[in-house]
Amino acid sequence: MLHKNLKPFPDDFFWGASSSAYQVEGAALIDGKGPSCQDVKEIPEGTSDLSVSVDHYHRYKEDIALMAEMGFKSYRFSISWTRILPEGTGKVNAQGIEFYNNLIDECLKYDIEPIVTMFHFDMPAALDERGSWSKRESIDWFAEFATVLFENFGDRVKYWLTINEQNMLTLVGPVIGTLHIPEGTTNKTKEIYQQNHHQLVAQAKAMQICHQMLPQAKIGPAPNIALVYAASSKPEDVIASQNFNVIRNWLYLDAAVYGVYNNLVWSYLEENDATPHVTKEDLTIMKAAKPDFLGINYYNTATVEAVSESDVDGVTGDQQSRRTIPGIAKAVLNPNLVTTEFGWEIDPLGFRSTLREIYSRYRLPILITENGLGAYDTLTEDGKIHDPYRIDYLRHHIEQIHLAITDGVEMMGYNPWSAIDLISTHEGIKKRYGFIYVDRDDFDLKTLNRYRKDSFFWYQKVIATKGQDLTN
Ligand code: BGP
Repeated sequence: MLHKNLKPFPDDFFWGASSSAYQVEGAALIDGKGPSCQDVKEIPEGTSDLSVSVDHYHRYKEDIALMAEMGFKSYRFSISWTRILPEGTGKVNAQGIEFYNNLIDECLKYDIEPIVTMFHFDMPAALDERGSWSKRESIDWFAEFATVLFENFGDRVKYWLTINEQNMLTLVGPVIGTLHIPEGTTNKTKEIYQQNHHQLVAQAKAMQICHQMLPQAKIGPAPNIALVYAASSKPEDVIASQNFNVIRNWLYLDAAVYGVYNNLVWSYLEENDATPHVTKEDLTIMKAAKPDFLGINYYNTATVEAVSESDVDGVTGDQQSRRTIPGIAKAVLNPNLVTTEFGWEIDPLGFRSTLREIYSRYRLPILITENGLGAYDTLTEDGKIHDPYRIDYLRHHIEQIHLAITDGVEMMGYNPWSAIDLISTHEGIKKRYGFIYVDRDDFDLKTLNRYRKDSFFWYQKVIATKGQDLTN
């Protein structure tokens, strides 16, 4: 559809950006915080530990002031479970509550809406030791954590996100360093989908508790959703793309929105003797819970072709979705797309088609909770960072949101990754995403001073003109 007249971005559109606790805060083991799986995992080669990260914990005032200077209407950040409950359950850490109280208040001081992710890849290490998501009790652990969050912050936080990228945890968890597979597991697929099931129920419970405790608040999931293309018009490739679409995408949204398992996914699990144990009560909880909106992380589409007998299971594109699954689909590169310096495909048009598809399936407002370009940036001697590549990337994606709005998709906001440079999931700080540059390297903390990148000034203008002026 070619539009001649574009509808404007809504007046109350949440222009902002995102971060996550373990990637930005530092202060990993101080002021009462317990270790999370991120603090105890094997450190990826070429990167350092997360003990300091970019020290947002101590510098949040300066950081929020810079976000306010850009004109942010929202800031999406996550709350570290172990800063609140060091052991995962039980004793609450007053200093953790105080930190997030301060962070939330600082946002509100500038009329920046805090959008809080409850769980972003940082399972408490103590709960990992108790079996993590493999245990049915994990549903109660998460419900307890959710209740503490709503009690303490619900008077000011109106927008909540449950679990960040549950689909990526299930698809490529080991790449992110967060999937806990108990020793002696014989059917890995079954184990992973059992954990996935517990997360689905935990999420549903959290949504219910939120609606009971905070009738004014809104809550939604935050999966990474992106269409899966067929590599060709061969009918076999189209079937493969449908297979991978349900495994990668629709499983999570069908469960969150309608409280049901997608039939194709279920059939795949049956085929592999991997159906999770699902109780009647689980289904009742899943059906009763309803999100108010959908948080969506989008980086790039995937492309697949029909799988052959000889294809083996494997991930070829880190926490993107380039995974070959026997019996389902084989991941291939899309020859029509260029890639980032880190090998991630760039597909702004795929953003629009993904948004259209999500909205026509679920009819819920969409909040973009991540999107962005990881790149090497250089700080010049006069304190500048020229990042035209990031501006281009963001511009092309915002253009597609604009078209999607004109298509009739209800869009709530755009919170790209990331507000400020932070530590990548497994590639250290050299892979930067922020509007704000942080002066540190992987193995040298340097000054940790903040600098405004060119994209900072560009985004400031985008926000000031409500998305009308996207020029450099
Ligand atoms: C998403 C995660 C983020 C973030 C982003 C970029 O999957 O939710 O935590 O890290 O991807 O990924 P990376 O840091 O690997 O480049």
